[in-house]
Amino acid sequence: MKTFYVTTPIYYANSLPHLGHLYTMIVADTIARAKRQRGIETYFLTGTDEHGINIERAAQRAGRTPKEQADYVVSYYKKMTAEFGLDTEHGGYDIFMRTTAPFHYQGVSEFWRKVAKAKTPKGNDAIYKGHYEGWFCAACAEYKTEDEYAKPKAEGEPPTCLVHDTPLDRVSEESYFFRLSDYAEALLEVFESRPDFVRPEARRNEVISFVRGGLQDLSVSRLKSSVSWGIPVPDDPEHTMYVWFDALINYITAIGYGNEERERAVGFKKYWPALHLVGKDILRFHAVYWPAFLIAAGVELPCAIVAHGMWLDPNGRKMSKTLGNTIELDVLQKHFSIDAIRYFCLREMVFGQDGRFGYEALIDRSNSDLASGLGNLSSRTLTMIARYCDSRIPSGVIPEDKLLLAKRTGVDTDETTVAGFIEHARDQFLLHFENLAFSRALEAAWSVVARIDKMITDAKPWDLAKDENQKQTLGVILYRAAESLRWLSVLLHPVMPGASQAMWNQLGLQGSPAQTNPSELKWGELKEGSSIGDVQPVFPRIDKANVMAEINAAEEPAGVHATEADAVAGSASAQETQPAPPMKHATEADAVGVTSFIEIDDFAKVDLRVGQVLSAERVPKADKLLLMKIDIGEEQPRQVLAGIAQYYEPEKMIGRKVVVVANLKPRKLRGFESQGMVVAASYGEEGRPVIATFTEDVPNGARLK
Ligand code: ME8
Repeated sequence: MKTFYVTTPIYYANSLPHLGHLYTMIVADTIARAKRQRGIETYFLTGTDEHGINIERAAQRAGRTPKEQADYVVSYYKKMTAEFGLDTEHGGYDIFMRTTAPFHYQGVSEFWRKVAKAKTPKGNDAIYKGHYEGWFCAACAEYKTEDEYAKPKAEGEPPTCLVHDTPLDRVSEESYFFRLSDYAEALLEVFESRPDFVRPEARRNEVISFVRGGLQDLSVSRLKSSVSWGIPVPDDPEHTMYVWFDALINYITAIGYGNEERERAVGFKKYWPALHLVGKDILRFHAVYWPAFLIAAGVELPCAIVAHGMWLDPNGRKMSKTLGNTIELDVLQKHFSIDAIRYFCLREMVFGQDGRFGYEALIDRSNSDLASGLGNLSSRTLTMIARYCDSRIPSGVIPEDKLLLAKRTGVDTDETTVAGFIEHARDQFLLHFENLAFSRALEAAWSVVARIDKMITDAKPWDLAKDENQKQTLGVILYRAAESLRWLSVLLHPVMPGASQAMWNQLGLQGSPAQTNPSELKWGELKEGSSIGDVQPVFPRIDKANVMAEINAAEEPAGVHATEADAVAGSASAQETQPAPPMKHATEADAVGVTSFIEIDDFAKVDLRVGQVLSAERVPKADKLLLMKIDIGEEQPRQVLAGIAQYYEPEKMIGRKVVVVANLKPRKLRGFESQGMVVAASYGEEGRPVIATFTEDVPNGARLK
């Protein structure tokens, strides 16, 4: 039996999932469903990347062990995949891979040993011990060369990462190296002989020019004394494997490489090689390092590495918590159906290029393509079958003696015209789908929607229904529409599994579109005389004004001032706070509606700093208080309490840039010392807080003047 294996990246277990992570899973899930629908035995992997300094640090900041940190993040991933119908229970992934799984350790150790024994194509040892001297970005888990970082802002400071704008770590220590420089020719040969190995073409060209530019050997271990959270190097436990080395190997350990039990349960021999789906941000690791490791270990290369673009906000900016322009998964889930989200993701992003994601665009597409388009076609067809044909599928054939009559009304009596059109659209759909050009595939499917809609509008079944002689002509129009809907529900199954099944059921069909191979669809197999199911709207219309108002209201946080004093105002321990300063006497300026002036020196007394929230949690028995650790560019993060807990979920604060009053006298609230204050606007009767932030990237510790 034919098999197929598709993977998403395994995501870092240091932060919670967002739209980008959801997207790659949706694409992989769509591909997996399409393969299964064609009767191909398919294995779909997603999961988390749980080792390395970044996770170690995230855990430290949150007061957890690294494993607890990973478990915490994984629980969010599991919740997300269940809610979006991507887990095993809903017919989605087959494994949620975790690099902390013991079988992974075993497989990775075996892989390392293989590579350590291997010779490069130039006859050198593939792995050797040396000394690494350079800069490392913990967030990218990547060593950075000079053109990959920004020069230090001041003398004595480290350079910063161009992606994260965070200071790099200086690494100067003994390290194992993978002799990547010896693999350039072998890699170029692969790219040359297998033009589809890296896709799309533009990305392939980027990778080729990167390799042609010369490859440097890669440091693949850190001293345990610097990074302990990882897999020890076999036979040298003072070294911890580089997290990317361990992470990439997950794709094979998951299915049985280096572990007999997994081999029996899944089967490396059965499923490898895989199609790897990745964002373009991590293409180099997959298209250069990974194949080189595999060549060294003597393992077959993947089928392909396919890199998609990144989701940007509606203005074309990168989504980031700092900019506050991210798409929130809980908002998506609350207001939109899974199918509409899947459809939008696949229709809106031209695969391989960056795409823009905005709630308004999602509503517009849902309403035009789904509610008014496909949904309307389905309900108008089925409603007419219910009304004019007693809820039974009419005959698709016009009897000889009615042909002339039908022709006179302008109806095409040759059914092969419409059948031919749909077969062509199906072929186009499958071709584009095979090339992962989902947007174009969906365009082909929607050409059917437009064509059948027009057929109905032109034939005016409601007029035909008034003429008993035209009963068969009316039936044929409705048969063609219903048969087209059957085809569409099969084609669209991988993209919108829920809606396609609903359409299928409403047509009164048995079984499932999930088990119908679209290449084997034959025109006319919809059975005359069979009863249709209950007719219900497949895609209800979204009330744009209402939903946008709700989304906007939810995004504008509410509450009391974000000051420490306000944080406990009204609570039992209000007396712990300082009394409010006495009202000043009104000045002349107040009299004319102007706030009294201060001197610039007065303002300069307030030390306002850019900070980034590293951790946030609720304070027991204080509903309004959040306890945060905020990095304001000092050696240690500040502990700050803020009265925003009723309006800001702790998880949502993590990673946010805020403004901190850094020279406020420390004081205790609810037994915790607050070492500063977070600045927020306050509005409305209840004084809802809106935390001040920045629309441009700015380093932690920068002073506001
Ligand atoms: O890189 N648009 O994990 P990660 C589209 N652990 N996709 C996006 C996106 C966006 N704005 N943001 C993230 C890692 N993604 C490593 C991978 S694999 C052996 C190790 C998706 O948590 C996209 O798939 O940073 C991207 O490649 C991935 O999330 C990065 O996830």
